[in-house]
Amino acid sequence: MSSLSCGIVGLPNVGKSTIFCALTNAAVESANYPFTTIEPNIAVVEVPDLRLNKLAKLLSSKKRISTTLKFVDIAGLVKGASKGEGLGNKFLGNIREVDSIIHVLRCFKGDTTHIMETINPLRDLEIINLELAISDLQILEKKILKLEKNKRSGDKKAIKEYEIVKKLIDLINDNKSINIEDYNEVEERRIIKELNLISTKPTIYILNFGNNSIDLEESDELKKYIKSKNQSYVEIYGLLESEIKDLEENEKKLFLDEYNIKIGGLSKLIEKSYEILNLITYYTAGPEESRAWSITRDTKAPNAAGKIHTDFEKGFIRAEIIEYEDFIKCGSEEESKSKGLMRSEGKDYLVKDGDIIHFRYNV
Ligand SMILES: Nc1nc2c(ncn2[C@@H]2O[C@H](COP(=O)(O)OP(=O)(O)O)[C@@H](O)[C@H]2O)c(=O)[nH]1
Ligand SMILES: [Mg+2]
Repeated sequence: MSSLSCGIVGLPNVGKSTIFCALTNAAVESANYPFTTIEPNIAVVEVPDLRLNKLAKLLSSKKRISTTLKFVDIAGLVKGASKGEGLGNKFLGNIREVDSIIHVLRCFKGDTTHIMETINPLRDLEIINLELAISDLQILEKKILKLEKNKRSGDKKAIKEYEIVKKLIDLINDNKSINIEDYNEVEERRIIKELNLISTKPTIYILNFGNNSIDLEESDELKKYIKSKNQSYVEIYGLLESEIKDLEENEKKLFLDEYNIKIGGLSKLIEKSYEILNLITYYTAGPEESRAWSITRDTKAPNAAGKIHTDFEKGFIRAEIIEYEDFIKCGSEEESKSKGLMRSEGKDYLVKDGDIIHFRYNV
């Protein structure tokens, strides 16, 4: 099963590779040079899941298999990237391929040089978002040229597409954001999705603090700004997280006491990434294996079954479901069943977060 991807973007030297490194055990290059990371680094990361842990323990499952997300460490963009500065077009291409964006903002001071010389995360955010918007604008302008030709021949589909693309161009030129939720029609949404614009991808900002809490003070304005755009952020102590990731639990505790800083930004980041991708989790559970499966919210039972095997989808008969809370309360499948807590659902059922499922199928 392929996992959805989150691209880590931002200016050079804001701590992207350090965070990526903390997320994984893959030792990626991280150095005080703007263009160290030329090829995107990719890591598949387990999504922490307390429910899965509990299920596997309760059933003494031999295997416990989490869902995963793919993180891509994309090399730093600079001002002018959309015009090709600093290999900008290549990196923008990498960003276009991911499903969601993790935008790292440098809130730590430190000795590391900053490409803009001063520390100002709000300014950095605007630089990057401007480059992303210009890059989208270029795509839209190419598209509209093509559509103009097709439109003249009276092609109805082209006329509709032209109108939408024109509207999107105007939005970007007016410095407004494109929000797919503003479009109700299925056809409109399809057209916009197919354009694969960077600015329609779900985004999380990371406020990357150093090990010095002084850096915190100036982030209020930044937080207000992000909230005003209806977007979310996670606070991370990137360097600390990368330094403690290999420590034993007791060493970790000493380290944290010393720095007096709450850690946990990383798992929050993974959780939030999962959330903005509109993913939910269902489970299959038994003594052999307890496993979490990712699906997009509002997925019908047969499609959800197809995640496990195409035969499950093709030959779908029904889904037998116990809700997580019920399962835990009863302690076993048999007990849940005898209490009447196992439901049988058909092909139109929309799978819910936390459903524990047995698929019945026939091929
Ligand atoms: N003081 C401090 N330095 C950091 C922090 N995060 C990263 N750095 C340093 O900044 C430099 C660039 O970091 P890197 O992760 O490679 O940045 P990238 O260019 O955005 O990928 C490295 O020397 C890091 O050690 C931090 O939270 N605090
Ligand atoms: Mg890097």
